[in-house]
Amino acid sequence: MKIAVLGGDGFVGWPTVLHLSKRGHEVHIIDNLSRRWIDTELGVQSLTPMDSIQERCRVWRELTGVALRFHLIDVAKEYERFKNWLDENRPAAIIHFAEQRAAPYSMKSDRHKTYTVDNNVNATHNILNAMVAVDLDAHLVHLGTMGVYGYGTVKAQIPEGYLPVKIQSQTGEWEDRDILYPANPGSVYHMTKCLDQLLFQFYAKNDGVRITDLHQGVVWGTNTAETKMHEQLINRFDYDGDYGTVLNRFLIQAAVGYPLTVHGTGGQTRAFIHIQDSVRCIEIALKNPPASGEPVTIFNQATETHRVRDLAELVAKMTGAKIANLPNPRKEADENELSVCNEKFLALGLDPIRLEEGLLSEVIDVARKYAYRIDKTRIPCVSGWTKERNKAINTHP
Ligand code: NAD
Ligand code: USQ
Repeated sequence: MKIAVLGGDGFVGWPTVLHLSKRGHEVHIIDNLSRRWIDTELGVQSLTPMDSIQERCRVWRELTGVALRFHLIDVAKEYERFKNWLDENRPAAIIHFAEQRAAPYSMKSDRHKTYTVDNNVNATHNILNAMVAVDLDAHLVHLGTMGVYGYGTVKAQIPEGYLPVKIQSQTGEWEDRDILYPANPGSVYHMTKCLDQLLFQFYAKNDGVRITDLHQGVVWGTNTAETKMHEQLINRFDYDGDYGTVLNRFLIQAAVGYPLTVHGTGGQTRAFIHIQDSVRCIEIALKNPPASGEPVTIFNQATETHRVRDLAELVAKMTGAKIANLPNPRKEADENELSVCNEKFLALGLDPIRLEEGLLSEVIDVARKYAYRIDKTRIPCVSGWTKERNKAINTHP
């Protein structure tokens, strides 16, 4: 099948491109390379030495004989170009990764909030708008987030997108309804993913667009079967205070002897998924599209939940790293429970990769190999959620 991967130069996008190409799909990458520009803005770089997207595609072709096509398009800003591309190429599926995805980056300043909202909401709306405009009946698979549900005090298991409720009519009868689970974002970035959900709901209802929204947890790990095929196919690995995600950060911190940066008590519980499973889930979702006119299909794309301090303790036990409990730059619950339903992927054959020492050490080995590229001054999280939080983190000794 012909597949457009929007954001295919990113951390989850690139391994997905390779995985789908390996399985015989014709893959087109659309990316505006904004992440590479943001690295420059922040003065950071991937732990791993990434080649240009054109070079990555050349190496894949040399290795497999299969072409990957790259198109430099900003889907948020270049609506007409994107629409024309869709019309000419008419992919059977579109995978949408093309958003600004870091919560701390989205909270840095008013400029970063505006950029994140403009980029993410316009990207999603432009894709839906263009699909309808050119009468393209493609399956749209979007990478959403577990963060749309929020991390509050609800102890009940989080369902896959919809909450069954009973609503009483004026005549007293009770009606059964499935409504979108109440959105409860914890950052401007997470808020854009909540807005995406409404855009999807409207276009599925109004135009019969076939949409799957994957509510993904924090991704960890770095290699997949395909990125391991050649040094130059190496995946991006963010470790800095804005883009690095918690478990990958703890692993590189352990590799370079930096105390593990636990925010507050570390009582925050989050859902996790290994990068290899993330890629597999996307393939499963592609094989199981909803029919036109059906509501948006929502999967919880997460395989296990962990408390931040338990992860820090596990990494400390494995490596001898020290743990530092830092003032939390975020406005979030200090402690929360989290139980996530992920039965749909399990029913469709996902055999989850569990967090285990072997895979954790693989990441530490990658971090040790490229430790010379790590700028330790870029490790701290310096984006506070409020002015008070900024003051607390910046005056911490
Ligand atoms: P990433 O930042 O590494 O990749 C995103 C890619 O999209 C980048 O290559 C960027 O240049 C591109 N992009 C951004 N805006 C664009 C635009 N307007 N036009 C064209 N290209 C654009 O992020 P990632 O970690 O690969 O995440 C991909 C998706 O998965 C995101 O939408 C994110 O919200 C979601 N997600 C990620 C994680 C995680 O832990 N990494 C967890 C849950 C969900
Ligand atoms: N945390 C620490 N120390 C650190 C970094 C983070 O204690 O050094 C804590 C944070 O305070 C938070 C938790 O770890 O409580 C998770 O933070 P994170 O940066 O790993 O993840 P998050 O900001 O939620 O965002 C990441 C991706 C985002 C995706 C989301 C899925 O960047 O794109 O949507 O994970 S989820 O968390 O399920 O919403």
